[in-house]
Amino acid sequence: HVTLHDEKIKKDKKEVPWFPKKISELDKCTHLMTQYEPDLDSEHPGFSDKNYRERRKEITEIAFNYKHGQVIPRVEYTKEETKTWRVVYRSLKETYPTHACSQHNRVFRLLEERGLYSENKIPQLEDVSNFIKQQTGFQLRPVAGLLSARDFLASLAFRVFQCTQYIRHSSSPMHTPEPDCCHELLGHVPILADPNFAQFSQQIGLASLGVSDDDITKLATLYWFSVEFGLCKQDGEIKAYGAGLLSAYGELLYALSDEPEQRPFNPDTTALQEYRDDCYQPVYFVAESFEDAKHKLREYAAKLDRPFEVRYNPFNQTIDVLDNK
Ligand code: HBI
Ligand code: FE
Repeated sequence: HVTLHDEKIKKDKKEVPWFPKKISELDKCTHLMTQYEPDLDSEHPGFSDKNYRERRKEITEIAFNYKHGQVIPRVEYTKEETKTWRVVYRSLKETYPTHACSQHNRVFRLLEERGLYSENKIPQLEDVSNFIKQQTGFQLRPVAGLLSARDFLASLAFRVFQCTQYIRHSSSPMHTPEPDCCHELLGHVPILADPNFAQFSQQIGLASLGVSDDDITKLATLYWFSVEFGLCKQDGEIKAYGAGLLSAYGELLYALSDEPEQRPFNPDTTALQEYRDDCYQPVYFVAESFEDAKHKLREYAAKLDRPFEVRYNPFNQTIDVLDNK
């Protein structure tokens, strides 16, 4: 009987997908989804630009070689790259006061005051990482492109944000099919310096550790409609907090116009909403507040089918796995 029982435990344990238990194991969470890379995607604005593709390779080498704990190497951006940054920066900055949530605006101002952000220079990931580390303990690590949802979400459990370092093609400053440093630095970074939002992000990450592919898909959908395309209520108005909106001028205006549908953020239903990544969203989800979104997400995560609980230990940056079966 004992043998059979042990066998069963082994089998159960085997069915739990691997996940990182300490922060240095994020070095293994680097599986890329390559379908939108300029080499493979004929719709990519850099597809037929050999120089662009080589430059992108040069910069992604940093991510391929990076190990947790290292200083993020600096990139010397070219005049053309800086010009792209400037175009994106100017148009978005003008829109933030009316369209971005107060948390984003507060940190964005702070980043400018500290001299970390300006239209004239693409910020260095190392400097920005040190800034958000001081605010919420979040840190950046360089990544070579779009990661698998499982790897990407796992890093959030450790308050690590995987961040691209190359910039979009100069012919298309208002749109990019894949994440680039404009998206990360203008969309994601400011709000990662907000304590409630940082906690919300880490919660999605913790919820993802060791769950089934099906649940990963649901959590990735929640991530999509919150961290990427989320709206929130603020003083009787609706503002944007999603990075996909705060880094895309056109969609930011669209999302807050009366064209698209807006529904309340509710993890049970939001997690099942289908989405597309090649056009504006037909529906956006509105959070009452980050506090409320955090609370609802915690309830959702508690219902996930997992034979254990996880807790983050910030003192040694490990995941405690608590068996509850
Ligand atoms: N990879 N580098 C990177 N950046 C993201 O924002 C990102 C990702 N992989 C998946 C992802 N976002 C989400 O769409 C969810 O699948 C988690
Ligand atoms: Fe993103």
